[in-house]
Amino acid sequence: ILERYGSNALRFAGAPDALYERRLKLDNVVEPDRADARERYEAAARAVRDIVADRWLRTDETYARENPKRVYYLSIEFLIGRSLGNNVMNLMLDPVIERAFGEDSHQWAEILHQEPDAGLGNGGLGRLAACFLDSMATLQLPAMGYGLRYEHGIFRQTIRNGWQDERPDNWLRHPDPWEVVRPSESVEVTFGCSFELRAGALRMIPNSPSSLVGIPYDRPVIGYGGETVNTLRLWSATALHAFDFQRFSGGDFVASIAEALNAESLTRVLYPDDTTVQGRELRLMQEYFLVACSLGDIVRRFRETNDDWRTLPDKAAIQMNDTHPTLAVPELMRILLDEARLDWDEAWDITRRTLAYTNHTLLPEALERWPVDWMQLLIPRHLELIYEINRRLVADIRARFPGDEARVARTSLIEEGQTKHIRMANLAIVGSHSTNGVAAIHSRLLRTTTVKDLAEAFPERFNNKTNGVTPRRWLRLANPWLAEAITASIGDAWITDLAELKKLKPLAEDAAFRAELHKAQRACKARFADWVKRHTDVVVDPDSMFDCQIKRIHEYKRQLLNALRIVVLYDRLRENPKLDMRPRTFFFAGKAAPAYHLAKVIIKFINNLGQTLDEDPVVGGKLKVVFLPEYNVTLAERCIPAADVSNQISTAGYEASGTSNMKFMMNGALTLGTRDGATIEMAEEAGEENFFLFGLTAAEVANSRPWYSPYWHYENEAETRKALDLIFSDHFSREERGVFEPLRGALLTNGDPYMHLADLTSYLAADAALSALHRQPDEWARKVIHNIAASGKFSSDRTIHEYATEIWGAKPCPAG
Ligand code: DL6
Repeated sequence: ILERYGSNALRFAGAPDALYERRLKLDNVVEPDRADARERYEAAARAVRDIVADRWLRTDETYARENPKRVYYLSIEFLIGRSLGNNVMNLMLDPVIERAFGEDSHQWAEILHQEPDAGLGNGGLGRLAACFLDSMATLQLPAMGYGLRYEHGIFRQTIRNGWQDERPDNWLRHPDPWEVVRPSESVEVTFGCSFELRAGALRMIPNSPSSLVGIPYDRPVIGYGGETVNTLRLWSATALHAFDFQRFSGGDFVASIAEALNAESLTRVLYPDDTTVQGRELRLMQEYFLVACSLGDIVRRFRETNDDWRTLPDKAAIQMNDTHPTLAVPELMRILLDEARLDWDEAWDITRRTLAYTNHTLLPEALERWPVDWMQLLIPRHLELIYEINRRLVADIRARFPGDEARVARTSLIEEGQTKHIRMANLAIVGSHSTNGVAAIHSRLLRTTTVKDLAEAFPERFNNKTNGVTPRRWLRLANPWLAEAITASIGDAWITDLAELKKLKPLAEDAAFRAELHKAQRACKARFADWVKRHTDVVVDPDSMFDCQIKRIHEYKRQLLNALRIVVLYDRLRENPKLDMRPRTFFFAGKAAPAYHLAKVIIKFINNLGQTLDEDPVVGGKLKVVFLPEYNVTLAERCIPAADVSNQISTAGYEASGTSNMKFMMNGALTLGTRDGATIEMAEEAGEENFFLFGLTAAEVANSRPWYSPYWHYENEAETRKALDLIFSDHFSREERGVFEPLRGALLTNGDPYMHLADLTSYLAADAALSALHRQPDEWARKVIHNIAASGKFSSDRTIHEYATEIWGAKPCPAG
């Protein structure tokens, strides 16, 4: 530690002049023994940042000196979670912390607990971006993340009478100790209109160009080992003129700050929906603001050391995380044409070779389309460029597929109709050199269905990059007991080379290792049970089987199918209270988009189901359902290591990849799952005999769609019918008759595109096989070990290595 960070790090805490105590005195002006928990957290985080500062500067200096090709990851979401524990781990400062707080580990836990989750994302897409940053820094890639500094992250969820309630997430109420504001690197962004707040909504006022300023807030991204410290730069919007002095002097005090208020509302809040693109002007403005600030910054940095614009693709790889940053295509064209004064062909070649695009969903409602009219108001020059890109695209398609006007219409960047829209996915594909999906099946379906025409026009651009997650946060930090057991057996190389876990495979036959594993898992379950008690006041039995489904609430993810399974199990107990059933606790957690009513009904149903089971003596403690409110990264870090069973049960063909599936697998949960997303590849790695797969395949789902009728299952499958009848008889809603009628629509009368009932019987069969296995602890443990040993592929280090070599052409640039 002395060698790495100098003597400061050794004097972290425990002496009057140590970093931590100094921070308390100098920043908070408080005597260390009188500081409250929040102050202690801030001081500890600041002290860690002090240790990082040299490394951070050195990383920046190295990049400036070596001028390597840099990677820029543009994402409208970064679901970071907490940073203190993760940063201490990545800096390998655990011994320092132990020495400082060793005698009072409770104090350290309390400090960690003070940090709010940085919830700047909705779910998988944002969390993936955070895992990718960790891997890029660990692989020592010269990389930088760009996002928005939302003042309010994903809403806080509480449950009232079973229903979801949303509260604003005021995560920046206290100063954030990680961020460094850099006003001198602000970027001015010009819009083709000005704005006004009316009835709480931001409105565009035509023909009055206006400017905003993006202020960068930097956060350190510490690679494992602390060698490389990259930057996540989040933009905060503010007005060019914070204060209208004329108006103030004239007595119009409120109007004098109106401009600042309008501007700041741009980055006030994260849109809380991960599927439907709500047609809100503010969202389009956020997207343009992210792009304009980030590209302004990237180009400024490029120009500092490079005279020739044509070398941009050799010096910068810009990855667009989904379509939200797609305006990077016309923005880069604008810079190259209007500022660099290049001709079209050269500008287009540079743009395409610099940009790459990742698609994260096949859901049609999640593919962004923006009204042409809005673009005309907001960014007229960009619209002009999009039209020109489209004119050339359409000419190209016509030349290559003569007479195929239907194809031209499908490929076009413009969707005709009463209101014309720009198809952002088409623009991203046409304006970049790489389009990737996030799991093998997803990349294939993307090519063969969603954007088939574009894939036929530009086949060489399409590729797959199966997602991964960082094993540092999701195994080493979240599950110290399992991590230690693994390290004791095969050494610690797995932390940066997860494929090493395959060395565990022979240990499936080692009784001592199986016992170690069991001990580790019991510790996680006890810790989680304790956490649940403290947070929800619900008591769960750590000796029961923990069966989990934690993710956004959505029909395609089929929490409802899981609930139906539990209703069937419950009904079996009602028929035969003596039925021999292993005690099970079913955990659900997840947020519903505030406007997604059915998802909210599903949450209500799960809560009522839990209450009914608790109150029915026939259950006799065998089944318990717990809905954990406020799903976030921290909750996942507690729940996943404690799980015996992971439910990954989306309708096949709908879940692009999934990433919680991977986290559960590397923590030793067995998967009950459909053949969807990356779960398919997980089962391939572990062998299907170690998985509990069930249900229709994506091809079967597609083929049966024309004739599928949920009624067939209702009429011909006794358990299915009884479960539905129980729900519709208001058994779970005695005090609120009819409250679950929307479920009848979803499961039966509306035809159910997600085909819940088609998979219920096979789900129950897989569940029975899994329960039978649970009665044989040794066999169970063998499968667990085979799963952990086969999870190496799902490290984000592997994914990022593939992006770096196959898309970005970027190489490590160790700080020195
Ligand atoms: O690629 C990360 C993540 C995938 O694992 C999920 O399967 C996918 O649903 C998610 N996509 C999104 C975007 N919108 N939607 N839906 O969050 O990306």
